[in-house]
Amino acid sequence: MLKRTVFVGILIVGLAIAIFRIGPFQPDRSPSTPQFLQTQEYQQTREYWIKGEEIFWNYAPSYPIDEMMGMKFNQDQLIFVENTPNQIGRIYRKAVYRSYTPEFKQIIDGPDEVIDPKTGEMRIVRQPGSSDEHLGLLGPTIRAEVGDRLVIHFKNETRFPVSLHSNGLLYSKANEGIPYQDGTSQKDKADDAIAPNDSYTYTYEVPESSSPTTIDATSTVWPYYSGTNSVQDTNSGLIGAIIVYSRGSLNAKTNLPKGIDKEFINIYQVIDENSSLFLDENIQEFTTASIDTDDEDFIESNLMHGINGLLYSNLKGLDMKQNDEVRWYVIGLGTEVDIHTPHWHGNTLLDEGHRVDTTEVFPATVKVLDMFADDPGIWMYHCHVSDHIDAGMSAVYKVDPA
Ligand SMILES: [Cu+2]
Repeated sequence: MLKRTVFVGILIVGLAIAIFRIGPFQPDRSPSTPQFLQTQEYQQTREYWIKGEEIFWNYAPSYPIDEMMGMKFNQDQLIFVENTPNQIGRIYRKAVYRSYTPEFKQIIDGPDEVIDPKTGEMRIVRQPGSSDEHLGLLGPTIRAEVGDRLVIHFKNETRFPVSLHSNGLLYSKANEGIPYQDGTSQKDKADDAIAPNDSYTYTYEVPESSSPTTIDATSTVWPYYSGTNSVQDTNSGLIGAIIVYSRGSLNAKTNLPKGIDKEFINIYQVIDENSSLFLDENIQEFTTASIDTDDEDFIESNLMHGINGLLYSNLKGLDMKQNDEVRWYVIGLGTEVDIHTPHWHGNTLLDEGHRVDTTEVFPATVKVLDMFADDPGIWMYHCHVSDHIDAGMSAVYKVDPA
């Protein structure tokens, strides 16, 4: 009798768990019916206010000096960085993501801009020495812990319809940010292309299926970008990163995972300005000759081999102290030339348990690597693809002696 009572009791509790989803959140892994979290189950809602804005971006502020070698740019390098009557050079009009305080009152973070392309006068948003300085062209870093909800208030202040799409998170069709024939009705399509001066609020969830696993580090990274015309939009500059931390691992004060002293995000991308939304504007603004957009030399001059949109060691802020634990998030973007092999001089890293000093990324793939920076110095950090070395896909990172 007692056995039967216990059995019936277990059965009732089991049914209750199954029906009412009592207990810790378990993601539904069925691809056709994603189980969105109930409001009361969110660990935290994290809000971001992000604008898409047009800026002038300088790929090589050190011009006419190659910052890696401390010498004047040679003829081969000038193809990418010199403004001439028939090539655009190093400054381009682009669209970028920038973050603001609530209601878009005050800018928080985003790429710096050239206010006057003639004089080179700059508006500096990312202060030297800040943790965001190294982000270069990238939009603000979006951070969440597993179990959180992300609410992103997006305002498009560019002249083209654009959107915000995140890889890897859980989103409904009304929050996907990419137009295609997906069988949805008009009400689920408002997110696909936000018209100039319009706004949209994207909501993402961060369930276990977006999170690092036990063989990952305590955090993982996903690219976010505009997907309205994803090829043109990503070449225009609407790119950034979302970091997802395992539950309880994000220190809210430092914005770093516990046990990690520095975090760096690097997108390796041959940014193809020939495919930018602003190609015509850039030709008008920065060239004086009559331009044939099929001319091979002109096309070559617009292939900007960037780490976070900066060439020839113009990427700054990769600074740390000796014995720091440093987490590197490396993301590839682009097309078939975007085979990148990021290589660190001076220190080695752990890549999912493997010891490496070189890794690999392809378009839209990511790597999370941990470095114990025990070897002080100014160290070269570059893509190891020969053609990309020549074209400026290089930087240095600094390890100050303890
Ligand atoms: Cu490369």
